[in-house]
Parts: sequence; C-alpha cells; structure tokens
Amino acid sequence: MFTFTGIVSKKGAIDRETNDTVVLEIVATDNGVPSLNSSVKLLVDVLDFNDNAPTFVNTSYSQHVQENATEGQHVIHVSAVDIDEGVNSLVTYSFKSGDFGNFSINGTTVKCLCIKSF
Ligand SMILES: [Ca+2]
Ligand SMILES: [Ca+2]
Repeated sequence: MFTFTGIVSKKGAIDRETNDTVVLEIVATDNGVPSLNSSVKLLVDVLDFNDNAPTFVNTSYSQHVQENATEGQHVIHVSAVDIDEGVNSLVTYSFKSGDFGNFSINGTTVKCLCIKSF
C-alpha cells in the first residue's frame, strides 16, 4: 500500500486454490501531535484463473472386455478432477491416441462404450 494515496495493489503471488479470501487491516494515521489513527478491514475475494490442468483420479486404467461384448456395453468409467472453479474446472473427455475405432467416450459422463460387436 502506498503510504500517501491509500491505493492498495498486489505485490506477491496469490493463489485462489490455497486461499480464496484475504482479510487486510488498514490503518490511517495523521501527523498531528499526539498522532491519532483509525483502522478498517478490507476483504479481498480472489477470483479464479485457469492455472490448473485436470488430473485423472488414477494414474492409469486397465479393464477387460469380452471379444463378444455387445455394441454399447459399458467398458470403464474414468474420472479427472480440476481444482479450479466454475468453467475452469469443467472437464470433458476424448481419445487422444490409440486404437479407439471400436470404442466411444462420452465427453461429459465419461463412459466408454463398445460401438461394434467383436
Ligand atoms: Ca483448470
Ligand atoms: Ca485457479
């Protein structure tokens, strides 16, 4: 805080995921003799920035599927969490690589489905 203007500015790193509210007490002091002062509390809400990637609950997943599994059969439910807030924490799922031609993944409910009978 600048001594003469009362302007409060950010100086160091703040992390909403660690502390989403900061309470500061500010004192105003005059130059009289004797010096007098009063204080006020400032409540700062820290808004979210998308600074965290989603992380999967498990580091890897493994599942068996019968070769005669029927089309649409549930294979596995994978889950990832994102510690940001609001839209910054919403997670969708898709295949990145691999032989996924016979599988589908629901982008929001994260169920893999066999889409062809083996
Ligand atoms: Ca995020
Ligand atoms: Ca964040």
